Amino acid sequence: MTLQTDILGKAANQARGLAIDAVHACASGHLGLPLGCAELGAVLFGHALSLNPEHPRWINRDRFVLSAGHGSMFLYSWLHLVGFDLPMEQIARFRSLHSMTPGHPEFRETPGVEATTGPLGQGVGNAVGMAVAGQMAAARFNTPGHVIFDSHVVCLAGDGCMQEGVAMEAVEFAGHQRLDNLILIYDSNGVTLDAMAYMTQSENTALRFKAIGWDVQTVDGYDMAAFLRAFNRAKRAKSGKPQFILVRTVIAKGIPEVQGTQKGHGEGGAKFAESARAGLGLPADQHFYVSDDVRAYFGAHKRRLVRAYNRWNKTYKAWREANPEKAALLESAASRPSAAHLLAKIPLFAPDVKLAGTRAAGRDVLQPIAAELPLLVGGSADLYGSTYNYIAADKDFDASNRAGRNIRFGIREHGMAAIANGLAYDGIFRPSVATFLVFADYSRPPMRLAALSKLPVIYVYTHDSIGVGEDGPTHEPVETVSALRLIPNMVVIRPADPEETAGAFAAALERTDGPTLIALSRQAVPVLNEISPHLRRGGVLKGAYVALQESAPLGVILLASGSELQLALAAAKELGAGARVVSVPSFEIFDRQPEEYREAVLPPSCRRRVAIEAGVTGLWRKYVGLDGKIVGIDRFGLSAPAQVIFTELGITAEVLVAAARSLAP
Ligand SMILES: Cc1ncc(C[n+]2csc(CCOP(=O)(O)OP(=O)(O)O)c2C)c(N)n1
Repeated sequence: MTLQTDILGKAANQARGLAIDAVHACASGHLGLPLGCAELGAVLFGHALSLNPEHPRWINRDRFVLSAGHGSMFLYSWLHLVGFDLPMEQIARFRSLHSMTPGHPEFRETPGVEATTGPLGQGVGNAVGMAVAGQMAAARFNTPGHVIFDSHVVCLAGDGCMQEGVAMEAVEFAGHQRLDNLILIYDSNGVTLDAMAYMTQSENTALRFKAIGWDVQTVDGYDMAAFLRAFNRAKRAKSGKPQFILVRTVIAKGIPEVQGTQKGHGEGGAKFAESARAGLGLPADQHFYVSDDVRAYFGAHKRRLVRAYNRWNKTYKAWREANPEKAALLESAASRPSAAHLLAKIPLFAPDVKLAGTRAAGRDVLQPIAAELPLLVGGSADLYGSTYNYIAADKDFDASNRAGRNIRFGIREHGMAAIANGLAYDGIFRPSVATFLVFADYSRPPMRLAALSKLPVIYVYTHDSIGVGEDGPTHEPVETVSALRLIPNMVVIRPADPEETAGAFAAALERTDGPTLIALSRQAVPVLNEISPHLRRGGVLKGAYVALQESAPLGVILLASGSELQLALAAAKELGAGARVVSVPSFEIFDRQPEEYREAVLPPSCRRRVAIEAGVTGLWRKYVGLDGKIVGIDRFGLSAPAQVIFTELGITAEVLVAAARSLAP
């Protein structure tokens, strides 16, 4: 079909009107991008993107990610116009409580919103992750007879996204990996928030992208036919490279008083709403206006999209019939693995096994789980050799092997976690990523977004304490475990030994409504044979459990996580029969247990409690209470052999015994 520039031009101005009216109504928001990119929206949503508004999660849709999430009204207007279930009253309720049109796009809140964006650059990383997922899905599920995956990922990003490090990490990775199903559209308007962009950037972005292995085109953002040609060329490119389209635009185009300047970025232009609306040919007395002919055009376009979907669906049905095993696997992506089922697949560890830390237990636990869950994929930021998060039965994901399940991210922790989010948004593959725990700080923004967006990403982060030893304080997380526990909807699990590690992986994989961090030790830990293996595994699924039951009236409770559980068990022997040891691998899982269980583990009547963890102490207070004590590390670590540091910083059974004895009777 030829591009209907007349009606799409009209639609672009009406989309401008929707943005002006919505921003005017709530007196906040960003007009710059929705106005500056209106013609791009018209071409994409009115012509070029392959979507089905009736079925927003259709597996072979083009994914559109608005990385410049502040321009959310762009997305809402076009999703509304193309017929997603986003009624006009929701557009009019932009940014108001419980509307489907929050300030920045939020995954799960609005049909058609593919990713939560707003923190600049993240959407670029997410788009790269979706492109990885698209490549993996095509390799695993397409057959010579039937192509069911051939869609593209389209990302719209501005100067802000281009300046962010996370985007740079992700686009370098995309270039290296030759992700040719990815199209990045750069809204190059020369303006950021505070100032004109030349105040903060002087790079040649097109050359930058060429240098990292992308195909680059430059077009005028108001020549719809030229933009469509560039877009189609990008879709059909045979170079094996990701596609960059630099589009020259004018921020806030349509409000002459502010357009082309930083005053056009935010809501400032809204005070010129009436004259702008008149200039755009919109009726003065009708806000949130869409003309009948524009409605009719988009109605017909939606029918075309649904027909294309129906054609695909025929192929899908034939594929499903011909490939029942592949189909069952693909459809299993929607199901929730059961922890009990997974645990049954993980052999018990030998009681005398000698392993290089819980990280090595993690390696051994991962293999049978990966065999059981073929959609589980893993990756590491150049630390497979230390984190052991490699699926040994499979190979690397790369341009020659898109079915590979191990992704080498390079030293790009921020990009890695944003890409993992992209895989999780896509929803077919289950991503787990790995690095040193101390570098969680390098990947924290996407971890927060995973928690906010309820993405089931698994972080296998190792070297979880001063047990790192000789590498010293730069590499020894002391505050990291607690810092991650503070993120709402993040589950942190710090297992004590190999069987608890099995429980941690099973719990993480069973979780489908948010991310889970598994913190594993570098240093060897004993197998805690005095606790039954089934209790160690099952206890993790409850977050905390009685690891050692007192055999006399309860006198003191010792709480510990991870590698310090062995110290609590040793201290209990010293303290005698009235001492109970509670293993606390996960605060968040424990806090969700019924009150009855929590009180059975930590009876309120016993206020003599001491916790031990090789990290900052503050968060343990809720379990030990005001009368209790905490043995921890409220300072940075040291560079020395691990055991020397534990002793020097007082993370020992002796210190724990002394703390318990110092409690009031
Ligand atoms: C990580 C992050 N830092 C800062 C901001 C605040 N912020 C929102 S938009 C913006 C300027 C972005 O400039 P550009 O991408 O060129 O957008 P445009 O001005 O073209 O709308 C800033 C700094 C943010 N959303 N995310």
